[in-house]
Amino acid sequence: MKKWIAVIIGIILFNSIFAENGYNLWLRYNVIDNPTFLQQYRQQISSISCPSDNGQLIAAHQELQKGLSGLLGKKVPLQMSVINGTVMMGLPSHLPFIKTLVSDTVLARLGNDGFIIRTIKHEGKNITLIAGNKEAGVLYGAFHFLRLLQTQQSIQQLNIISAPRIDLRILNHWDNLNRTVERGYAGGSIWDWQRLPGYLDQRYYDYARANASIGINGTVLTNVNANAMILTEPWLQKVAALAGIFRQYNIKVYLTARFSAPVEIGKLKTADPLNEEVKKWWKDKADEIYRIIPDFGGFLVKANSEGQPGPQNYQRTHADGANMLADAVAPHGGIVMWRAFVYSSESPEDRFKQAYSEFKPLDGQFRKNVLIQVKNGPIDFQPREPFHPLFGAMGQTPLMMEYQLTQEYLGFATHLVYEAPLFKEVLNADTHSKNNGGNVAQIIDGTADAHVLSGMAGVANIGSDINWTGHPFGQANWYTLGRLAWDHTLTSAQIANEWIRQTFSNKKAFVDTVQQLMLASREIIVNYMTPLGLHHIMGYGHHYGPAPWYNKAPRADWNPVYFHKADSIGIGFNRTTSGSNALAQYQPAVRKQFENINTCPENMLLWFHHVSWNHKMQSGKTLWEALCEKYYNGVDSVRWMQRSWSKLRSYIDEERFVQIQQLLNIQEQEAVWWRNACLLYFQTFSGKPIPAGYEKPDRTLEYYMGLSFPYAPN
Ligand code: BDP
Repeated sequence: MKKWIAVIIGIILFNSIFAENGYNLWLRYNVIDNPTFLQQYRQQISSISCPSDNGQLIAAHQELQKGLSGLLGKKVPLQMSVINGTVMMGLPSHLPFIKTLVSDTVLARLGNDGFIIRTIKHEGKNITLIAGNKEAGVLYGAFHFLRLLQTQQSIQQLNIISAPRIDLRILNHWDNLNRTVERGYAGGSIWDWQRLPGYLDQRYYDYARANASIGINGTVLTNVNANAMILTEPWLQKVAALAGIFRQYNIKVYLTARFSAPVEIGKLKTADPLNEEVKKWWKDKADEIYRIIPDFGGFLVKANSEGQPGPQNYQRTHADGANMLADAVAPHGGIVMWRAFVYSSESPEDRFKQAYSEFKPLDGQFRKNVLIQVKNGPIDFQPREPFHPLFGAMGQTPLMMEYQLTQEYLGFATHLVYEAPLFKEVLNADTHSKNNGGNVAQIIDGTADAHVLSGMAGVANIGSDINWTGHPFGQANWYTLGRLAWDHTLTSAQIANEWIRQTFSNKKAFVDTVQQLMLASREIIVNYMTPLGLHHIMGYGHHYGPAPWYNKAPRADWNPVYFHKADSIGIGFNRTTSGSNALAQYQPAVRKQFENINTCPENMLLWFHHVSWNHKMQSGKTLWEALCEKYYNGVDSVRWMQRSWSKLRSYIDEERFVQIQQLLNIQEQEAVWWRNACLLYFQTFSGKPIPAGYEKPDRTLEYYMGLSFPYAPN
């Protein structure tokens, strides 16, 4: 009897120790489970020294102490004296010997955020040096060093130099003041406005740590569909409390500016950006903000898009609006990120073309502290989009990338989709705007046109769920944004590999399987949702599930039928000269490739061409057969993901294993739903059978068309 009680207690203890809810993200710091590395690290690391008490250095050494103590399974003390095995942190201003070790050129290259990590002999002792020009660099270096241990790399002869390629590495929260999150699928907003500024939740610190660990240095706290109230004094005090925490982690806060704020909270009669009173109102407002938050980053603005107010309400241009705000924040070193996601309800022009049509003529008219924030593609965060034609078209204006981490069009927080391949595909696209060096990455990192400002933003997938992102694999997309903004030459595989090792396990069989699965996941969702260049055929409003038949939206370009244009002849949106001619917005080399149905990559075909159902694909199959094949492959691949995952039970905690297993089961059901609904519907136009050998849809088109989801999150 006693024995059994001991066993049960043992099991309970075991589970409570090893259960993981995902809260710790990629910063788990469990004891290294590989004896060789554990021994190496224990031999090589004895203590930490840090010569200053600046906020960011405190954060850096605290993290290092926490991380190293966890990973080594023993306390690693902070001490002034240098002994063998000291991890020494500092700046050249504290530790002049750094200047004899590292050339001025290298130090200059590091900028404010870069770092070096070197294994050196100092005063006869073997130490590891983590140094940067500024405290922030040391902070990022500390996290990098921890990552080496977490991913079980050798730390014996380190000589690392690392500096970010992009300066503004930013999360965009679409969080409302009532704590709902637009397109949020991971619970409510983590900003507890009601209890701020008095109550500082531990989450804010852990959020900042997670961001700093991947180099994210800015956060826009509020929804682009903005509420002017955030700019009033009581709310600014709440923002200041968050800024106070984030500052220690080198993260600046930004807010969305509602263009009509001077009317709504300023009691002015107009928000015309050329009106003197309006200009003064914003200047005074900026002064007030900077009094309360001295290192405030600036504004993100959505104007004249989807009903938001903007300068066009007063017959002014986007440049007039952006410049007026830019002038207000300029004396304080602030910036304005003005979004190019605009399309007008009055304009009958192909929605694909509208952002370019409005912004391209304004190139060269923006103030120096303005960036134009452009979504990766011309429509809206689809599973696959061609790169946005503005990239490469506005050489005189710094363009920022906007990605969407939250999976609005990628199966919400239910589907496992690793977004790095999507992000990389766009970064690697050649805009042909330069003889060489004109791919999207070089446009946004500023090198193509020698811009001083550069930025990459991701619409956050973070919420109040215990694991932050709802789906445990959603964390990988947050992680990817930081890593890619730091270094866009990292491959999707490298990023996945290091994330898996830190988040789950370093065991080879586990890492290999999960990495394969992650790398395949994006193409899989394209296949079962929108293959061959289909786009925007999701459910109306909430975007949950397929609704290619939908045609009742108040505006044409919110309807799936507008985007796929299926008819008895074929399917797809003709954007060549005989159609909307959107292709004219690209450089000739890009246009030529897409315009010719034979050279257009098949994965983009229906973005640009209305293609006959009988069109012969490269495989020799007809378009209809190829479409069927893609949808069926998509579902089969989800089943492959399920099988792969089911073999991994013994490698990780039961809690996350089961969670992911359940989510994959739903993903499989939803993939079948997508496949059946789309093929049954498109079949009404093609008039062709689903080829023999495929499992037949077990429901009718009417069934799928009858589904409704009034409470789907949006
Ligand atoms: C769309 C979303 C909408 C956003 C909008 C935007 O459906 O909720 O407000 O983008 O980016 O994708 O402004």
